[in-house]
Amino acid sequence: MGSRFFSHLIILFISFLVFADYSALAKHQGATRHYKFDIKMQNVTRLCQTKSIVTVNGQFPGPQITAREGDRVVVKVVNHVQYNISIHWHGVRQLRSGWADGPAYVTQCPIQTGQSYVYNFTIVGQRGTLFWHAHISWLRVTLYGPIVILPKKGVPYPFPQPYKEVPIILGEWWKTDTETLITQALQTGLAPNVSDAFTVNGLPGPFYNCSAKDTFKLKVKPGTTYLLRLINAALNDELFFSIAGHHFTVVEADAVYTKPFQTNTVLITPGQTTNVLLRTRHHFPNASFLIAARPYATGPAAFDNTTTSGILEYHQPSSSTHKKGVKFPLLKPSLPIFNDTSFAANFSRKIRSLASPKFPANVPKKIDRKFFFTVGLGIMSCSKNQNCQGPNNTRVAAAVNNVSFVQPNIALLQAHFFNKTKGVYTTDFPANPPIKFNYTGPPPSNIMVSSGTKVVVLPFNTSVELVMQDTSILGAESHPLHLHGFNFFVVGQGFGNFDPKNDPGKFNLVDPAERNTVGVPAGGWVAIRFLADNPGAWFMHCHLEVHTSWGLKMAWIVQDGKGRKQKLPPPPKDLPKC
Ligand SMILES: *[C@@H]1O[C@H](CO)[C@@H](O)[C@H](O)[C@H]1NC(C)=O
Ligand SMILES: *[C@@H]1O[C@H](CO)[C@@H](O)[C@H](O)[C@H]1NC(C)=O
Ligand SMILES: *[C@@H]1O[C@H](CO)[C@@H](O)[C@H](O)[C@H]1NC(C)=O
Ligand SMILES: *[C@@H]1O[C@H](CO)[C@@H](O)[C@H](O)[C@H]1NC(C)=O
Ligand SMILES: *[C@@H]1O[C@H](CO)[C@@H](O)[C@H](O)[C@H]1NC(C)=O
Ligand SMILES: *[C@@H]1O[C@H](CO)[C@@H](O)[C@H](O)[C@H]1NC(C)=O
Ligand SMILES: *[C@@H]1O[C@H](CO)[C@@H](O)[C@H](O)[C@H]1NC(C)=O
Ligand SMILES: *[C@@H]1O[C@H](CO)[C@@H](O)[C@H](O)[C@H]1NC(C)=O
Ligand SMILES: *[C@@H]1O[C@H](CO)[C@@H](O)[C@H](O)[C@H]1NC(C)=O
Ligand SMILES: *[C@@H]1O[C@H](CO)[C@@H](O)[C@H](O)[C@H]1NC(C)=O
Ligand SMILES: *[C@@H]1O[C@H](CO)[C@@H](O)[C@H](O)[C@H]1NC(C)=O
Ligand SMILES: *[C@@H]1O[C@H](CO)[C@@H](O)[C@H](O)[C@H]1NC(C)=O
Ligand SMILES: [Cu+2]
Repeated sequence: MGSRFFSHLIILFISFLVFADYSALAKHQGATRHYKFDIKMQNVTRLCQTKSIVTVNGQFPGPQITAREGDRVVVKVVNHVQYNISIHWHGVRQLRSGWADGPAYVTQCPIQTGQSYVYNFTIVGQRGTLFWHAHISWLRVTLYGPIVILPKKGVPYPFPQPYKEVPIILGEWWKTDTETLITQALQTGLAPNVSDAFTVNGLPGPFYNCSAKDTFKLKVKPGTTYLLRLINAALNDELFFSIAGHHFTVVEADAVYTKPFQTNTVLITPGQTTNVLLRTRHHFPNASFLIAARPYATGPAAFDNTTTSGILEYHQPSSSTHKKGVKFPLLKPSLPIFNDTSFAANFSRKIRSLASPKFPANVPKKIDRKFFFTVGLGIMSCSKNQNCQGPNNTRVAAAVNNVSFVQPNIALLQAHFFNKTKGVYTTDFPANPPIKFNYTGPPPSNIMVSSGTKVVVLPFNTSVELVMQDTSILGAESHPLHLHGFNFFVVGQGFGNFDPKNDPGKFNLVDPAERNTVGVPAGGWVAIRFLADNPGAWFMHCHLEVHTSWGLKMAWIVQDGKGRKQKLPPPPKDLPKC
């Protein structure tokens, strides 16, 4: 009785502490989390071959960043390698800290060999899983790691507290040097070779040569709930992910809570993150279960048609009648076929904002500016001194509204902030396709794209509706579009050509998914809305790196507002120079 009374008292006391702490946090900022990223080379062996790769602190995958909502994160990045480096904190909103966003030549010049830069930002109104990755050339192939954002102290998840949380970061591996690969591909104008493997937490798994020892293993207890923090850090492939004999409950996407739903398979595009609950079997199952991922691929090009895998194993109870070391059968999951666009559309539609009083979906209702962008491939003439392999010295290109983005020589944000935009960018990015055609029908006779460094300028607090339409030029293909600096609401999607008369009436303005990366359906369209409440230069691009290399990218410049807290502060002193 006495001890019961005391435990009640203690609980009361703890809840008081938690409450006090929380209200204090609400007033003041959270803690500051310091990290040091030494960019250096490291020899790593995969698929029977040793390769020197670019890493953070010699780790592959890179270190995890952990913070609570409201915390400041300060990362000193020191470049010890021969490559120019820049790091992006993918999905972090960077409210008035655009200088820390990271895409090279958009918000900063790269960190050159021997130099360093301190990324300094606060995590506001986000909690869940994100990731960091290099944002220059193809270096993110090995430079990536998880960002785990916990809720503020004392604030519970809107789902049962998991017993353990496990980041699962999916990657892509080439035996060859990827910087050489993409440089050569851009010279010849042909598609670069596809990867040799996919990886789970850096490990390819038993389906690849010499890789049985390089297999990710997850040991679990029966009757327990695990939170898997799924991240797709692959370069060029959307992935289906599944675990044999189990199902998932999706609870969060791109660091925003979702309405929970059950699924056997998760589809995750490069740039997306998804938190799922995994409830383990009640009893030791006398079996092991394969964790597997392989591509969802829709385009005309070849793709890496291999499967990465790990193993889910149960801790064997001591009472087990089985002898230790007994081999249990390994059960395999069935994944959708590589081009299952029906699955992709259904899965995408199931992701809905929680839209609860605590986590409302603040969908813009009144729209100031409407945009319609085509996204897709095309061709472009190469310069005379180049010998491109396409017909008439052409190369494959990719474009948004027929503009293939040309990377400037200094960062867009610097040019904007210092009013020195002349010769860096122009503000005439088209709000609509320059030529109307049947976007998802037979391609037009002229499939040449234009090029330039063009941006859209938005006054502070503009509410934007953007429809992105896939084209079937060179083949319909799903493009995972990523917007920096904002979360957007996915208010509608469909197949064929967007119908401006009838489709808007079907938009979901109640509980649409809120995220930073969305797949534009293969041969279809997606409509998003966002509020331009963050001054800066914000990159928007396909997160299939090969398409970004070909020019499927553009930028939004969001101007300062009038209020003191609506202006982008000046750049930090150590902002890298070009
Ligand atoms: C990687 O291996 C090569 C060849 O053995 C060696 O020369 C080099 O120093 C190693 N690099 C690192 C970072 O250990
Ligand atoms: C990070 O930015 C804040 C706000 O501008 C500043 O007070 C702080 O000194 C910065 N920290 C570092 C390590 O640069
Ligand atoms: C691309 O693959 C082909 C065929 O496997 C091979 O011959 C070629 O060397 C590869 N290119 C690069 C840059 O690795
Ligand atoms: C695996 O190794 C075998 C034997 O060396 C070889 O025939 C096969 O092509 C290799 N497979 C892959 C995917 O590299
Ligand atoms: C596992 O095997 C043991 C011993 O054969 C058996 O008693 C138990 O019922 C099995 N459990 C399951 C879930 O199949
Ligand atoms: C992918 O590989 C599987 C065998 O592993 C094969 O059956 C299938 O046809 C391949 N698909 C494509 C599109 O290459
Ligand atoms: C998917 O690929 C299979 C095998 O290549 C093909 O038969 C089928 O028509 C394709 N489905 C779609 C929807 O493209
Ligand atoms: C997608 O949903 C539609 C309509 O509910 C259904 O007919 C179809 O079978 C689903 N496709 C897949 C692959 O689940
Ligand atoms: C290549 O250029 C020539 C001359 O301009 C033109 O006649 C021909 O149609 C072009 N071929 C292709 C495939 O575009
Ligand atoms: C850039 O121009 C704006 C408006 O013309 C002005 O307010 C601002 O001070 C200028 N900034 C710099 C760095 O010159
Ligand atoms: C566009 O092309 C598709 C496929 O050929 C066709 O089904 C559709 O009717 C066309 N749409 C229009 C508006 O012409
Ligand atoms: C690194 O960046 C600087 C500044 O933009 C540029 O001048 C230089 O050519 C780049 N070096 C490499 C190897 O790309
Ligand atoms: Cu990104």
